[in-house]
Amino acid sequence: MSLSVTDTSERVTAPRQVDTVIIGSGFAGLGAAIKLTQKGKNNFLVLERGSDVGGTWRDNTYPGAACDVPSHLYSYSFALNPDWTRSFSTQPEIQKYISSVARKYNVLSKHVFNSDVTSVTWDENTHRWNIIASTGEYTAKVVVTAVGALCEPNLPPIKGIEGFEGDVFHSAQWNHDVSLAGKRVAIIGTGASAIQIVPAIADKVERLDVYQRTAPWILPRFDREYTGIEKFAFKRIPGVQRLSRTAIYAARETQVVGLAKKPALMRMFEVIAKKQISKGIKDKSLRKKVTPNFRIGCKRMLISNAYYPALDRSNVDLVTDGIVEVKANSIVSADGTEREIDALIVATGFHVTDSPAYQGIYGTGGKTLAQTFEEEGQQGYKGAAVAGFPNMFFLVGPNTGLGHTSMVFMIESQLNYVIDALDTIEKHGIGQIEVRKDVQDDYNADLQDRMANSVWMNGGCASWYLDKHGNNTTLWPDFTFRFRAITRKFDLAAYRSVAASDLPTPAVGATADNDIEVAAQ
Ligand code: N01
Repeated sequence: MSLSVTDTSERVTAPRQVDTVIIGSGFAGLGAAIKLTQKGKNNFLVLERGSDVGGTWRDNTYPGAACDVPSHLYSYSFALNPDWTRSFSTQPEIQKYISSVARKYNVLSKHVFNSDVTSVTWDENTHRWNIIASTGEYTAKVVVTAVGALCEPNLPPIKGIEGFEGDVFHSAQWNHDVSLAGKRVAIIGTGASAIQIVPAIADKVERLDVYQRTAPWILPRFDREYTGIEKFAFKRIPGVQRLSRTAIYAARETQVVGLAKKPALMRMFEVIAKKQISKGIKDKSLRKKVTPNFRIGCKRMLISNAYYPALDRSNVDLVTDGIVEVKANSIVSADGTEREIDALIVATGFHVTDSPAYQGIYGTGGKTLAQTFEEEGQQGYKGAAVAGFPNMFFLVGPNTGLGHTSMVFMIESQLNYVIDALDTIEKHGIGQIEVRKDVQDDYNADLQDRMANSVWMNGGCASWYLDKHGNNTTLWPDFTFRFRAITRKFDLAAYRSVAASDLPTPAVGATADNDIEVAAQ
């Protein structure tokens, strides 16, 4: 990320000033835009690097893309959709839903699409954020980052991969111009994305090599189309859809006991998952290869009824010897075998705890969010604030992820908190607000204590839930209703705040940055 704001010669327009800039318009950013609008806080913009709302659901268009959480729960509580066609919706249906919500709540006019934010810099002089994006420059009193955890594809550093001469693309950047029909294809990775892609393409390609580093646990997928009667009931009978949503929520929440508190309880899921293996795969040696060697839940539990039968096909090979090298038209595995391929699909996940986006966020003292997280781990307070980053709120921030239920539920909890924070700032005439480091440290010590008995820390796997310090800074380690409870109200006492009237007046000409900012104001 390069940044130079000292050169003013190219500036043609002054930065656009708003109260709040939201970065990203997936479920989180779009939800923030809707809530701000409903509160009458209309002086905001959403900077979105894509050309539509939807975030990860807009981008992940790979064959077979669908949600692992039933849609009646995986949707906004304030915008229920009685028209879901099936229990686990596909990507196109979810994307259609998100777009329709954006239109219904009339927030598209607040979006600046194709706006790739390259830097967000706290200006100690003006007490505002300076934002540089591909669409121009902006300044805001408050920034809400809603960039999501699954937005930056993680490309594996495999020897020779840049020299591959066939078609190659990441699962989140599917190249629909390439036909895989009749081709020899390899896919690297066996995570949530790969296990949806494999059955969707296995019968179309000539050959498919699936490169597995770690076998995932896979549970049955209870997916089906809703009947006409069900859809009628969801639409016409008051309370039915809410009831269905509550039942899904309650059933999923029971998993927290095993995941976060008593991992031994997860064994019963292993029994079910092993049955899936013997039911889906005839070949005994293949069964062995796909049987995981860690406690279920340590990595995200996956669901599919089609993956194992797809692996069992005669034109599909599961390769468990590590990849040594990718050549111009082939992959060489550790046992020395070279398999020729025409196309390579990289389904290796995302930068979750080390997102490149963090490198462009400059807090107090010019320290980037990436540096802060590098030194201290990815820590925040209630997933919404990070010490050193005043007037900035995070959606889907540290320790707000989930493996068992709907992220939209967590996002709505965070929206309550952040919108209440903005109300509080307004009500108290606050000019600058930052979470207290001691409060943040205590919060994180408590989180890690609660994490100590969890399957994520003791399940015997390496997962992207953990950061390089070995801490789980990705997941919320408790029932989600507890997170809802602690985010119901903004807790001003956890923050250091200064009234706008007490902030020093910006010093004109203090620095080059300030020159630009003050001149623009
Ligand atoms: O990514 P992943 P994903 N060499 O990180 C392997 C959400 N999601 O895109 O396990 C070889 O899970 C890696 O191996 P290992 C959901 O939250 C949701 O599939 O690290 N292999 C793993 O097998 C999910 O958790 C839905 O040993 C390498 C795979 O690549 C998240 O997105 C659908 C490698 C990566 O799996 C990410 O899922 C899809 C290397 N260098 C996604 N590096 C639904 O709701 C990594 N791997 C349905």
